[in-house]
Amino acid sequence: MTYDDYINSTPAEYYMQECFELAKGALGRTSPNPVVGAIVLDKNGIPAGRGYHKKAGFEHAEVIAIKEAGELARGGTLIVNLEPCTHTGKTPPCTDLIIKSQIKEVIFCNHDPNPLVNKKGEKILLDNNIKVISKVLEFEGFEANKFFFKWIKTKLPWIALKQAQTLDGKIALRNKNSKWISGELARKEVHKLRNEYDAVLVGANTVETDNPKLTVRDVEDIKNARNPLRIILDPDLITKPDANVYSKSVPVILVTKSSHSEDKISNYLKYNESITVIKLPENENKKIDLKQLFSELGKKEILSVLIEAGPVLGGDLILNKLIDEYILFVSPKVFGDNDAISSLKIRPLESIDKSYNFKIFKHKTIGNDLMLSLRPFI
Ligand code: AOF
Ligand code: ZN
Repeated sequence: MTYDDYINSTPAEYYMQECFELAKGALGRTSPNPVVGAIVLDKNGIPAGRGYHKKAGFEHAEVIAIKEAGELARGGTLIVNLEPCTHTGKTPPCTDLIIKSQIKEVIFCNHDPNPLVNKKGEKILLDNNIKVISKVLEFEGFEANKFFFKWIKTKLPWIALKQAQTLDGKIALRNKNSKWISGELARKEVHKLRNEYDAVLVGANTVETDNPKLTVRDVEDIKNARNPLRIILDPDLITKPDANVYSKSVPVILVTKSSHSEDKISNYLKYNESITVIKLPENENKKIDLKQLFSELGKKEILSVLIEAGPVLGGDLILNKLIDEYILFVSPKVFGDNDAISSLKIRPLESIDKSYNFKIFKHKTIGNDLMLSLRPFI
């Protein structure tokens, strides 16, 4: 929270911001569930319990906060960033516990888009004479749970394209030396993103040029970090089976064309028998249909994919309008060589009005680099 947020916020907004902070600590751990944080204030408005949802199947945020508050919950207020649930899923309904603990007021941010819960939680609370205030910092709530909201509505994961480029739009010199365009702090930011996304996806060319590990190594709280699932898009099976991305330490999905023989695929399984292989047919452009791939990943309850793409995959994603967010690190240097490699390979446009347009959603400087979060204009 910034100082301005703090100074300008009402108490409900202030604690809702804290719920977001609690919730966001669990990004990448709760799928297919949302991230949820909750705070119980006692009847004098003093925080008495806090909690967040740690993992699907584990206790909901409200339950942890109410248990921590104990007797102090009676006559108090529950603040939570998602409408409390009313259904018995892997855990019992939160509304039962809220009613039993005699909380008198519930302040939440977003209605739960899950049809099992939507508006039903609110109704049960009202029916039990509990005061309800909803939609507090609603927009920030959508942002905190953008992965969950996209998936629950479309069964597709949130797709973020991540690239780093120079001022003149280059990602590598002619000799393909592309490893470190941006500075150390920006690279640290990428590790933070990997720690929050369910999966990281790269294309075969990136594996061949950079041999990345795609793991989370450079984050502050390394003890609580975890590696995302790795997805390798290798339609023609050009990657080496002993590349770093296929190491056994982290789950891997290899995505390739259905035309390959089992024999060819077994080369990879010899190195790591736990690789999951997704075979997909090629489309009329002799490429794997990315939309179909994302739908397969959605079925596997993967809610977010960070695509660390080179120019071909990045270009395909933008051309086919498949991204929800473009995270672009711009390093203030110029490669200036016409043969240097551009960040996006997209066929030439016929006119300027055909360009792909983005809105600058967020921007910040990190060290001597600029980090842009761009959202496509649909
Ligand atoms: C909440 N608080 O902390 C979470 C909620 O299978 P279950 O029992 O864990 O239920 C999962 C659904 O419950 C999930 O899809 C979402 O609608 C809601 N998640 N609700 O009130 C929480 N994690
Ligand atoms: Zn619940």
